[in-house]
Amino acid sequence: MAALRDAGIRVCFANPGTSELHLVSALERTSDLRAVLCLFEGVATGAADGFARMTGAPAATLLHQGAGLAYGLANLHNAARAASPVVNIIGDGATTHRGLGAPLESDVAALAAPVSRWVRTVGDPSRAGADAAGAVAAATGPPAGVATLIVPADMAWSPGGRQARPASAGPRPLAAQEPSAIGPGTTLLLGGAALRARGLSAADRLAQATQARILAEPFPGRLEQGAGVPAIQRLSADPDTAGRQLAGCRNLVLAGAVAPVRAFAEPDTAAGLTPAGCVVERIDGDVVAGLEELASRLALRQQARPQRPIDPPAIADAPLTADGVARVAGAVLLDGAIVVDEANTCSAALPLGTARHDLLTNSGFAIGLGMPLAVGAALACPDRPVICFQADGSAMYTPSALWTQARERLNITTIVLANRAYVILRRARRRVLGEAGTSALFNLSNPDLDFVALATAMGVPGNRAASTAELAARLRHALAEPGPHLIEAVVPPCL
Ligand SMILES: Cc1ncc(C[n+]2csc(CCOP(=O)(O)OP(=O)(O)O)c2C)c(N)n1
Repeated sequence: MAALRDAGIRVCFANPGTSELHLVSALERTSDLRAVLCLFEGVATGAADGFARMTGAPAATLLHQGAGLAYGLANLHNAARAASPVVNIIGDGATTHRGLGAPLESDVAALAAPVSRWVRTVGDPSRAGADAAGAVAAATGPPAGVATLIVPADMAWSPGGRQARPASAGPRPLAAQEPSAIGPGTTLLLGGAALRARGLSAADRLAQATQARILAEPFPGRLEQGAGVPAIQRLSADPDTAGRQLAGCRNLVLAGAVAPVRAFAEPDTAAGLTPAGCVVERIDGDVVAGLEELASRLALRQQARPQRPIDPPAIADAPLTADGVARVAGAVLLDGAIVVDEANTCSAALPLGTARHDLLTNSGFAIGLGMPLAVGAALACPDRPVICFQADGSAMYTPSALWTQARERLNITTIVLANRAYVILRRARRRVLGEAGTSALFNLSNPDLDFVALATAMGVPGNRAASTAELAARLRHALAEPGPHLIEAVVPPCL
Protein backbone atom coordinates (compact mmCIF):
# COMPACT_ATOMS: atom_id res chain seq x y z
CA MET A 1 0.00 0.00 0.00
CA ALA A 2 2.84 2.37 0.78
CA ALA A 3 4.44 1.53 -2.55
CA LEU A 4 1.18 2.39 -4.32
CA ARG A 5 1.02 5.69 -2.45
CA ASP A 6 4.68 6.48 -3.18
CA ALA A 7 4.10 5.77 -6.86
CA GLY A 8 1.36 8.41 -6.94
CA ILE A 9 -1.89 6.58 -6.11
CA ARG A 10 -4.13 8.84 -4.02
CA VAL A 11 -7.42 6.97 -3.97
CA CYS A 12 -8.50 3.34 -3.87
CA PHE A 13 -12.08 2.42 -4.76
CA ALA A 14 -12.77 -0.71 -2.78
CA ASN A 15 -15.16 -3.59 -2.41
CA PRO A 16 -13.05 -6.05 -0.44
CA GLY A 17 -13.69 -9.48 1.06
CA THR A 18 -12.07 -11.90 3.50
CA SER A 19 -9.01 -12.54 1.35
CA GLU A 20 -8.22 -8.79 1.39
CA LEU A 21 -8.43 -8.21 5.15
CA HIS A 22 -4.69 -7.60 5.52
CA LEU A 23 -4.74 -5.27 2.52
CA VAL A 24 -7.68 -3.35 4.04
CA SER A 25 -5.85 -3.02 7.33
CA ALA A 26 -2.73 -1.75 5.51
CA LEU A 27 -4.81 0.60 3.36
CA GLU A 28 -6.36 2.18 6.44
CA ARG A 29 -2.93 2.64 7.99
CA THR A 30 -1.41 4.29 4.90
CA SER A 31 -1.52 8.07 5.03
CA ASP A 32 -2.45 10.06 1.91
CA LEU A 33 -4.21 7.08 0.36
CA ARG A 34 -7.97 7.49 0.54
CA ALA A 35 -10.24 4.45 0.62
CA VAL A 36 -13.70 4.87 -0.92
CA LEU A 37 -16.24 2.10 -0.44
CA CYS A 38 -18.29 1.15 -3.50
CA LEU A 39 -21.15 -1.32 -3.14
CA PHE A 40 -20.58 -3.01 -6.49
CA GLU A 41 -17.31 -3.64 -8.29
CA GLY A 42 -18.53 -1.97 -11.49
CA VAL A 43 -18.92 1.23 -9.49
CA ALA A 44 -15.35 0.91 -8.15
CA THR A 45 -13.82 0.35 -11.59
CA GLY A 46 -15.88 3.10 -13.27
CA ALA A 47 -15.00 5.54 -10.47
CA ALA A 48 -11.29 4.73 -10.88
CA ASP A 49 -11.68 5.49 -14.60
CA GLY A 50 -13.34 8.84 -13.86
CA PHE A 51 -10.67 9.80 -11.32
CA ALA A 52 -7.91 8.88 -13.76
CA ARG A 53 -9.47 10.78 -16.66
CA MET A 54 -9.70 13.97 -14.62
CA THR A 55 -6.29 13.83 -12.93
CA GLY A 56 -4.24 12.03 -15.59
CA ALA A 57 -2.85 10.02 -12.65
CA PRO A 58 -3.68 6.38 -11.96
CA ALA A 59 -6.34 5.38 -9.45
CA ALA A 60 -6.56 2.01 -7.72
CA THR A 61 -9.31 -0.49 -7.07
CA LEU A 62 -9.33 -3.19 -4.41
CA LEU A 63 -11.47 -6.16 -5.44
CA HIS A 64 -12.26 -9.60 -4.09
CA GLN A 65 -10.95 -12.55 -6.09
CA GLY A 66 -12.03 -13.51 -9.60
CA ALA A 67 -15.72 -13.06 -8.88
CA GLY A 68 -15.27 -9.46 -7.69
CA LEU A 69 -13.04 -8.69 -10.64
CA ALA A 70 -15.63 -10.21 -12.98
CA TYR A 71 -18.30 -7.81 -11.69
CA GLY A 72 -15.90 -4.93 -12.41
CA LEU A 73 -14.81 -6.06 -15.87
CA ALA A 74 -17.26 -4.09 -18.01
CA ASN A 75 -16.07 -0.76 -16.65
CA LEU A 76 -12.45 -1.92 -16.85
CA HIS A 77 -13.12 -2.56 -20.52
CA ASN A 78 -14.36 1.05 -20.76
CA ALA A 79 -11.29 2.31 -18.87
CA ALA A 80 -9.00 0.40 -21.24
CA ARG A 81 -10.76 1.89 -24.27
CA ALA A 82 -10.39 5.39 -22.78
CA ALA A 83 -6.69 4.65 -22.11
CA SER A 84 -7.22 5.48 -18.43
CA PRO A 85 -4.49 4.49 -15.99
CA VAL A 86 -6.15 2.11 -13.50
CA VAL A 87 -4.39 -0.27 -11.08
CA ASN A 88 -6.43 -3.23 -9.85
CA ILE A 89 -5.34 -4.89 -6.65
CA ILE A 90 -7.14 -8.23 -6.55
CA GLY A 91 -7.03 -10.38 -3.45
CA ASP A 92 -6.88 -14.12 -4.06
CA GLY A 93 -6.96 -17.26 -1.93
CA ALA A 94 -3.71 -18.20 -0.17
CA THR A 95 -1.23 -20.14 -2.32
CA THR A 96 -1.47 -23.01 0.18
CA HIS A 97 -5.21 -23.18 -0.44
CA ARG A 98 -5.10 -23.69 -4.21
CA GLY A 99 -6.70 -26.76 -5.72
CA LEU A 100 -8.74 -27.59 -2.60
CA GLY A 101 -12.06 -26.57 -4.12
CA ALA A 102 -12.65 -23.49 -1.97
CA PRO A 103 -15.86 -21.76 -3.07
CA LEU A 104 -14.24 -18.65 -4.62
CA GLU A 105 -11.27 -20.32 -6.27
CA SER A 106 -10.88 -19.12 -9.88
CA ASP A 107 -8.30 -18.20 -12.48
CA VAL A 108 -7.98 -14.49 -11.67
CA ALA A 109 -5.16 -13.85 -14.12
CA ALA A 110 -7.19 -15.29 -16.98
CA LEU A 111 -10.16 -13.08 -16.10
CA ALA A 112 -7.93 -10.00 -15.89
CA ALA A 113 -5.96 -10.59 -19.09
CA PRO A 114 -8.36 -9.25 -21.76
CA VAL A 115 -8.72 -5.82 -20.13
CA SER A 116 -5.20 -5.49 -18.70
CA ARG A 117 -1.98 -4.49 -20.40
CA TRP A 118 -0.07 -5.89 -17.44
CA VAL A 119 -0.98 -8.77 -15.07
CA ARG A 120 1.21 -10.11 -12.28
CA THR A 121 0.65 -12.32 -9.23
CA VAL A 122 2.72 -11.56 -6.13
CA GLY A 123 4.89 -14.64 -5.52
CA ASP A 124 7.07 -13.35 -2.68
CA PRO A 125 6.13 -10.85 0.06
CA SER A 126 9.51 -9.15 -0.23
CA ARG A 127 8.66 -8.36 -3.88
CA ALA A 128 5.12 -7.08 -3.20
CA GLY A 129 6.20 -3.43 -2.97
CA ALA A 130 8.18 -3.68 -6.20
CA ASP A 131 5.24 -5.42 -7.89
CA ALA A 132 2.89 -2.65 -6.76
CA ALA A 133 5.25 0.00 -8.10
CA GLY A 134 5.49 -2.01 -11.33
CA ALA A 135 1.71 -2.05 -11.62
CA VAL A 136 1.54 1.74 -11.32
CA ALA A 137 4.30 2.19 -13.89
CA ALA A 138 2.53 -0.19 -16.29
CA ALA A 139 -0.81 1.61 -15.86
CA THR A 140 0.80 5.01 -16.33
CA GLY A 141 2.54 4.08 -19.58
CA PRO A 142 2.76 5.58 -22.08
CA PRO A 143 0.53 4.18 -23.32
CA ALA A 144 -1.71 4.33 -20.26
CA GLY A 145 -4.05 1.47 -19.45
CA VAL A 146 -5.22 -1.07 -16.91
CA ALA A 147 -2.70 -3.00 -14.79
CA THR A 148 -3.74 -5.85 -12.49
CA LEU A 149 -1.80 -7.09 -9.48
CA ILE A 150 -3.11 -10.28 -7.86
CA VAL A 151 -2.25 -10.68 -4.18
CA PRO A 152 -2.75 -14.17 -2.69
CA ALA A 153 -3.82 -13.81 0.94
CA ASP A 154 -0.64 -15.40 2.34
CA MET A 155 1.50 -12.94 0.35
CA ALA A 156 -0.34 -10.16 2.21
CA TRP A 157 -0.09 -11.72 5.67
CA SER A 158 3.41 -13.24 5.58
CA PRO A 159 6.28 -11.21 7.01
CA GLY A 160 9.07 -9.80 4.88
CA GLY A 161 7.21 -7.10 2.94
CA ARG A 162 9.50 -4.36 1.72
CA GLN A 163 8.63 -1.02 0.28
CA ALA A 164 9.91 -0.26 -3.20
CA ARG A 165 11.09 2.86 -4.90
CA PRO A 166 8.63 4.02 -7.56
CA ALA A 167 9.73 2.88 -11.02
CA SER A 168 10.80 5.74 -13.28
CA ALA A 169 8.66 6.55 -16.30
CA GLY A 170 9.68 4.96 -19.61
CA PRO A 171 11.01 6.89 -22.58
CA ARG A 172 8.57 9.26 -24.30
CA PRO A 173 7.61 8.39 -27.87
CA LEU A 174 9.09 10.33 -30.74
CA ALA A 175 7.33 13.36 -32.20
CA ALA A 176 4.88 13.00 -35.06
CA GLN A 177 5.66 12.33 -38.68
CA GLU A 178 4.22 14.62 -41.28
CA PRO A 179 1.25 13.17 -43.17
CA SER A 180 1.60 13.75 -46.89
CA ALA A 181 -1.19 15.89 -48.25
CA ILE A 182 -3.33 17.82 -45.81
CA GLY A 183 -5.82 19.99 -47.71
CA PRO A 184 -9.42 20.17 -48.86
CA GLY A 185 -10.71 16.59 -48.88
CA THR A 186 -8.68 15.79 -45.73
CA THR A 187 -10.42 14.94 -42.49
CA LEU A 188 -8.43 15.04 -39.26
CA LEU A 189 -10.01 12.56 -36.86
CA LEU A 190 -8.99 13.53 -33.34
CA GLY A 191 -9.05 11.30 -30.27
CA GLY A 192 -7.40 10.86 -26.87
CA ALA A 193 -5.14 13.73 -25.81
CA ALA A 194 -5.82 15.62 -29.06
CA LEU A 195 -9.28 16.47 -27.68
CA ARG A 196 -7.96 18.76 -24.96
CA ALA A 197 -7.62 22.52 -25.54
CA ARG A 198 -4.04 22.42 -26.89
CA GLY A 199 -4.71 19.67 -29.42
CA LEU A 200 -8.03 21.19 -30.51
CA SER A 201 -6.50 24.58 -31.03
CA ALA A 202 -3.58 23.18 -33.09
CA ALA A 203 -5.97 21.08 -35.19
CA ASP A 204 -8.19 24.11 -35.72
CA ARG A 205 -5.26 26.23 -36.94
CA LEU A 206 -4.22 23.42 -39.25
CA ALA A 207 -7.75 23.05 -40.58
CA GLN A 208 -8.06 26.77 -41.24
CA ALA A 209 -4.78 26.93 -43.12
CA THR A 210 -5.42 23.85 -45.24
CA GLN A 211 -9.22 23.70 -45.47
CA ALA A 212 -9.13 20.25 -43.92
CA ARG A 213 -12.08 19.22 -41.74
CA ILE A 214 -11.79 18.15 -38.14
CA LEU A 215 -13.93 15.59 -36.37
CA ALA A 216 -13.72 14.00 -32.92
CA GLU A 217 -13.87 10.26 -32.31
CA PRO A 218 -17.42 9.15 -31.41
CA PHE A 219 -16.85 8.41 -27.70
CA PRO A 220 -14.08 10.63 -26.29
CA GLY A 221 -12.61 9.82 -22.91
CA ARG A 222 -12.31 13.55 -22.22
CA LEU A 223 -13.22 16.38 -24.59
CA GLU A 224 -12.86 20.06 -23.70
CA GLN A 225 -15.76 22.17 -24.93
CA GLY A 226 -17.27 25.64 -24.64
CA ALA A 227 -15.88 29.16 -24.58
CA GLY A 228 -12.21 29.46 -25.50
CA VAL A 229 -11.80 26.11 -27.27
CA PRO A 230 -12.60 25.43 -30.92
CA ALA A 231 -15.93 23.67 -31.29
CA ILE A 232 -15.64 20.23 -32.83
CA GLN A 233 -18.26 17.89 -34.22
CA ARG A 234 -18.14 14.27 -33.08
CA LEU A 235 -18.25 11.45 -35.57
CA SER A 236 -21.66 9.91 -35.04
CA ALA A 237 -22.02 6.48 -33.47
CA ASP A 238 -24.87 5.90 -35.91
CA PRO A 239 -23.23 4.29 -38.97
CA ASP A 240 -25.53 5.98 -41.51
CA THR A 241 -24.88 9.45 -40.07
CA ALA A 242 -21.14 8.71 -39.80
CA GLY A 243 -21.12 7.63 -43.45
CA ARG A 244 -22.60 10.99 -44.44
CA GLN A 245 -20.09 12.86 -42.26
CA LEU A 246 -17.17 11.12 -43.99
CA ALA A 247 -18.53 11.29 -47.55
CA GLY A 248 -16.04 13.01 -49.88
CA CYS A 249 -13.10 12.41 -47.54
CA ARG A 250 -10.05 11.50 -49.67
CA ASN A 251 -7.44 11.58 -46.96
CA LEU A 252 -8.14 10.62 -43.35
CA VAL A 253 -5.50 11.63 -40.79
CA LEU A 254 -5.79 9.89 -37.45
CA ALA A 255 -4.54 11.89 -34.47
CA GLY A 256 -5.06 9.76 -31.37
CA ALA A 257 -8.09 8.04 -32.91
CA VAL A 258 -8.53 4.71 -34.67
CA ALA A 259 -9.92 4.38 -38.21
CA PRO A 260 -13.71 4.49 -37.89
CA VAL A 261 -15.58 1.19 -37.86
CA ARG A 262 -19.18 0.20 -37.21
CA ALA A 263 -19.74 -0.66 -33.56
CA PHE A 264 -21.38 -3.91 -34.69
CA ALA A 265 -21.16 -6.08 -37.78
CA GLU A 266 -24.33 -6.12 -39.88
CA PRO A 267 -25.22 -8.64 -42.58
CA ASP A 268 -23.65 -7.88 -45.99
CA THR A 269 -22.13 -4.62 -44.75
CA ALA A 270 -18.47 -3.61 -44.64
CA ALA A 271 -17.04 -3.12 -41.16
CA GLY A 272 -15.06 0.03 -41.93
CA LEU A 273 -16.64 3.45 -42.37
CA THR A 274 -13.73 5.01 -44.26
CA PRO A 275 -14.92 5.85 -47.82
CA ALA A 276 -13.55 3.67 -50.65
CA GLY A 277 -10.27 5.01 -52.05
CA CYS A 278 -9.60 7.22 -49.02
CA VAL A 279 -5.94 7.22 -47.89
CA VAL A 280 -5.58 6.71 -44.15
CA GLU A 281 -2.54 8.13 -42.32
CA ARG A 282 -1.69 8.39 -38.66
CA ILE A 283 0.22 10.85 -36.50
CA ASP A 284 2.42 8.66 -34.30
CA GLY A 285 3.83 9.36 -30.88
CA ASP A 286 2.79 12.47 -28.98
CA VAL A 287 -0.22 13.52 -31.06
CA VAL A 288 -0.58 16.96 -29.49
CA ALA A 289 3.06 17.80 -30.19
CA GLY A 290 2.57 16.35 -33.68
CA LEU A 291 -0.46 18.54 -34.38
CA GLU A 292 1.33 21.60 -33.02
CA GLU A 293 4.34 20.93 -35.18
CA LEU A 294 2.19 20.53 -38.29
CA ALA A 295 0.19 23.63 -37.43
CA SER A 296 3.32 25.69 -36.99
CA ARG A 297 4.66 24.43 -40.32
CA LEU A 298 1.49 24.65 -42.38
CA ALA A 299 -0.38 27.41 -40.61
CA LEU A 300 2.28 30.11 -40.48
CA ARG A 301 0.92 33.32 -39.04
CA GLN A 302 -2.58 31.89 -38.82
CA GLN A 303 -4.35 33.06 -35.71
CA ALA A 304 -6.84 30.91 -33.87
CA ARG A 305 -10.28 31.39 -35.37
CA PRO A 306 -12.65 33.48 -33.29
CA GLN A 307 -15.05 31.20 -31.55
CA ARG A 308 -18.41 30.68 -33.17
CA PRO A 309 -20.85 32.39 -30.84
CA ILE A 310 -23.40 29.97 -29.52
CA ASP A 311 -26.76 31.63 -29.07
CA PRO A 312 -27.88 31.69 -25.48
CA PRO A 313 -30.71 29.22 -25.52
CA ALA A 314 -34.18 30.64 -25.14
CA ILE A 315 -36.13 28.32 -22.95
CA ALA A 316 -39.85 28.61 -23.23
CA ASP A 317 -41.71 26.37 -20.85
CA ALA A 318 -42.64 23.18 -22.65
CA PRO A 319 -43.04 19.48 -21.96
CA LEU A 320 -39.63 17.94 -21.56
CA THR A 321 -37.75 16.30 -24.44
CA ALA A 322 -34.10 15.20 -24.68
CA ASP A 323 -33.42 18.35 -26.64
CA GLY A 324 -35.09 20.47 -23.97
CA VAL A 325 -32.96 18.81 -21.27
CA ALA A 326 -29.78 19.71 -23.19
CA ARG A 327 -30.93 23.31 -23.72
CA VAL A 328 -31.86 23.84 -20.08
CA ALA A 329 -28.60 22.28 -18.91
CA GLY A 330 -26.66 24.39 -21.43
CA ALA A 331 -28.21 27.56 -20.03
CA VAL A 332 -27.57 26.59 -16.43
CA LEU A 333 -24.13 25.01 -16.88
CA LEU A 334 -21.29 26.78 -15.08
CA ASP A 335 -17.74 27.35 -16.30
CA GLY A 336 -15.52 24.56 -15.03
CA ALA A 337 -18.25 21.93 -14.94
CA ILE A 338 -17.56 18.30 -15.72
CA VAL A 339 -20.24 16.71 -17.88
CA VAL A 340 -20.60 12.94 -17.90
CA ASP A 341 -22.59 11.68 -20.87
CA GLU A 342 -24.20 8.28 -20.73
CA ALA A 343 -27.45 9.55 -22.15
CA ASN A 344 -27.16 7.27 -25.18
CA THR A 345 -29.92 8.16 -27.67
CA CYS A 346 -30.67 11.33 -25.70
CA SER A 347 -27.12 12.70 -25.99
CA ALA A 348 -27.36 13.85 -29.61
CA ALA A 349 -28.44 17.30 -28.38
CA LEU A 350 -25.09 17.89 -26.57
CA PRO A 351 -22.75 20.01 -26.67
CA LEU A 352 -24.13 22.37 -24.15
CA GLY A 353 -24.17 26.17 -24.32
CA THR A 354 -21.13 28.35 -23.88
CA ALA A 355 -19.73 27.42 -20.47
CA ARG A 356 -16.26 25.87 -20.60
CA HIS A 357 -16.46 22.24 -19.52
CA ASP A 358 -15.00 18.76 -19.88
CA LEU A 359 -17.17 16.10 -21.48
CA LEU A 360 -16.54 12.47 -20.46
CA THR A 361 -18.24 9.77 -22.53
CA ASN A 362 -18.39 5.98 -22.49
CA SER A 363 -15.44 5.05 -24.69
CA GLY A 364 -16.04 1.30 -24.52
CA PHE A 365 -19.84 1.29 -24.56
CA ALA A 366 -20.22 -1.33 -21.87
CA ILE A 367 -23.19 0.46 -20.34
CA GLY A 368 -23.40 1.27 -16.63
CA LEU A 369 -20.45 3.68 -16.55
CA GLY A 370 -22.09 7.11 -16.12
CA MET A 371 -22.80 7.32 -12.39
CA PRO A 372 -19.55 5.57 -11.33
CA LEU A 373 -17.54 7.79 -13.68
CA ALA A 374 -19.14 10.82 -12.04
CA VAL A 375 -17.98 9.53 -8.62
CA GLY A 376 -14.37 9.40 -9.76
CA ALA A 377 -14.48 12.75 -11.53
CA ALA A 378 -16.03 14.47 -8.50
CA LEU A 379 -13.44 13.00 -6.13
CA ALA A 380 -10.67 14.08 -8.50
CA CYS A 381 -12.02 17.63 -8.79
CA PRO A 382 -13.97 18.48 -5.63
CA ASP A 383 -14.31 22.16 -6.60
CA ARG A 384 -15.95 21.47 -9.95
CA PRO A 385 -19.66 20.69 -10.32
CA VAL A 386 -20.37 17.40 -12.08
CA ILE A 387 -23.51 16.93 -14.16
CA CYS A 388 -24.21 13.37 -15.23
CA PHE A 389 -26.63 12.76 -18.10
CA GLN A 390 -27.74 9.23 -17.47
CA ALA A 391 -30.00 7.09 -19.64
CA ASP A 392 -32.44 5.08 -17.54
CA GLY A 393 -31.60 1.61 -18.82
CA SER A 394 -27.86 2.12 -18.28
CA ALA A 395 -28.55 3.64 -14.84
CA MET A 396 -29.88 0.31 -13.61
CA TYR A 397 -26.53 -1.48 -14.00
CA THR A 398 -24.72 0.48 -11.29
CA PRO A 399 -27.33 2.41 -9.23
CA SER A 400 -25.39 1.87 -6.02
CA ALA A 401 -22.95 4.54 -7.26
CA LEU A 402 -25.55 6.95 -5.82
CA TRP A 403 -24.88 5.61 -2.34
CA THR A 404 -21.15 6.35 -2.70
CA GLN A 405 -22.05 9.82 -4.01
CA ALA A 406 -24.11 10.41 -0.84
CA ARG A 407 -21.56 8.94 1.55
CA GLU A 408 -18.73 11.03 0.07
CA ARG A 409 -20.98 14.14 -0.23
CA LEU A 410 -20.00 14.63 -3.85
CA ASN A 411 -21.23 17.60 -5.88
CA ILE A 412 -22.87 15.52 -8.58
CA THR A 413 -26.22 16.24 -10.20
CA THR A 414 -27.52 13.22 -12.05
CA ILE A 415 -30.21 13.84 -14.64
CA VAL A 416 -31.82 10.51 -15.47
CA LEU A 417 -33.33 10.66 -18.94
CA ALA A 418 -36.27 8.40 -18.35
CA ASN A 419 -37.51 7.37 -21.77
CA ARG A 420 -38.56 4.04 -20.27
CA ALA A 421 -37.03 1.99 -23.05
CA TYR A 422 -33.86 0.55 -24.55
CA VAL A 423 -34.22 2.91 -27.51
CA ILE A 424 -30.86 2.08 -29.12
CA LEU A 425 -31.94 -1.52 -29.44
CA ARG A 426 -35.29 -0.55 -30.92
CA ARG A 427 -33.48 1.53 -33.55
CA ALA A 428 -31.00 -1.25 -34.28
CA ARG A 429 -33.73 -3.84 -34.68
CA ARG A 430 -35.52 -1.63 -37.20
CA ARG A 431 -32.32 -0.92 -39.13
CA VAL A 432 -30.84 -4.40 -39.18
CA LEU A 433 -33.94 -6.57 -39.42
CA GLY A 434 -36.41 -4.12 -40.94
CA GLU A 435 -38.83 -5.15 -38.18
CA ALA A 436 -40.84 -3.01 -35.79
CA GLY A 437 -38.50 -1.94 -33.01
CA THR A 438 -40.87 -2.46 -30.14
CA SER A 439 -40.34 -5.52 -27.98
CA ALA A 440 -41.12 -6.41 -24.41
CA LEU A 441 -37.36 -6.92 -24.05
CA PHE A 442 -36.69 -3.28 -24.98
CA ASN A 443 -39.43 -1.84 -22.80
CA LEU A 444 -38.59 -0.54 -19.32
CA SER A 445 -42.12 0.22 -18.13
CA ASN A 446 -44.58 -2.12 -16.43
CA PRO A 447 -43.59 -1.29 -13.82
CA ASP A 448 -42.12 2.19 -14.39
CA LEU A 449 -38.83 2.67 -12.57
CA ASP A 450 -39.09 5.29 -9.83
CA PHE A 451 -35.68 6.99 -9.81
CA VAL A 452 -36.75 9.53 -7.19
CA ALA A 453 -37.47 6.72 -4.74
CA LEU A 454 -34.30 4.91 -5.77
CA ALA A 455 -32.20 8.03 -5.13
CA THR A 456 -33.92 8.66 -1.82
CA ALA A 457 -33.20 5.09 -0.77
CA MET A 458 -29.50 5.70 -1.44
CA GLY A 459 -29.42 8.97 0.53
CA VAL A 460 -29.51 11.26 -2.51
CA PRO A 461 -32.27 13.91 -2.66
CA GLY A 462 -34.40 13.19 -5.70
CA ASN A 463 -36.95 15.14 -7.75
CA ARG A 464 -38.89 14.66 -10.94
CA ALA A 465 -39.24 17.16 -13.81
CA ALA A 466 -41.75 16.95 -16.63
CA SER A 467 -41.29 20.42 -18.17
CA THR A 468 -38.36 22.67 -19.07
CA ALA A 469 -39.32 25.19 -16.37
CA GLU A 470 -39.46 22.47 -13.73
CA LEU A 471 -36.11 21.10 -14.83
CA ALA A 472 -34.47 24.55 -14.83
CA ALA A 473 -35.70 25.24 -11.28
CA ARG A 474 -34.64 21.83 -9.97
CA LEU A 475 -31.26 22.00 -11.67
CA ARG A 476 -30.48 25.48 -10.32
CA HIS A 477 -31.39 24.29 -6.85
CA ALA A 478 -29.29 21.12 -7.18
CA LEU A 479 -26.24 23.05 -8.39
CA ALA A 480 -26.56 25.61 -5.58
CA GLU A 481 -26.85 23.06 -2.77
CA PRO A 482 -23.75 21.02 -1.84
CA GLY A 483 -23.86 17.24 -2.20
CA PRO A 484 -25.41 14.92 -4.76
CA HIS A 485 -28.84 15.29 -6.32
CA LEU A 486 -30.84 13.33 -8.82
CA ILE A 487 -33.51 14.63 -11.17
CA GLU A 488 -35.66 12.20 -13.08
CA ALA A 489 -36.41 13.90 -16.41
CA VAL A 490 -39.33 12.18 -18.04
CA VAL A 491 -38.79 12.34 -21.80
CA PRO A 492 -40.34 10.69 -24.84
CA PRO A 493 -38.04 8.24 -26.67
CA CYS A 494 -35.98 9.72 -29.57
CA LEU A 495 -37.00 7.09 -32.10
C1 LIG B 1 -22.70 -4.16 -20.34
C2 LIG B 1 -23.64 -4.02 -21.50
N1 LIG B 1 -24.77 -4.79 -21.53
C3 LIG B 1 -25.64 -4.67 -22.55
C4 LIG B 1 -25.39 -3.79 -23.58
C5 LIG B 1 -26.33 -3.74 -24.77
N2 LIG B 1 -27.06 -2.48 -24.82
C6 LIG B 1 -26.65 -1.47 -25.62
S1 LIG B 1 -27.64 -0.17 -25.50
C7 LIG B 1 -28.65 -0.91 -24.38
C8 LIG B 1 -29.84 -0.21 -23.85
C9 LIG B 1 -29.61 1.23 -23.55
O1 LIG B 1 -30.78 1.77 -22.99
P1 LIG B 1 -30.72 3.14 -22.21
O2 LIG B 1 -29.52 3.18 -21.37
O3 LIG B 1 -32.02 3.35 -21.55
O4 LIG B 1 -30.50 4.19 -23.39
P2 LIG B 1 -31.46 4.55 -24.63
O5 LIG B 1 -31.11 3.56 -25.70
O6 LIG B 1 -32.88 4.41 -24.19
O7 LIG B 1 -31.09 5.93 -25.02
C10 LIG B 1 -28.20 -2.19 -24.10
C11 LIG B 1 -28.86 -3.11 -23.14
C12 LIG B 1 -24.20 -3.01 -23.50
N3 LIG B 1 -23.85 -2.10 -24.43
N4 LIG B 1 -23.37 -3.11 -22.45
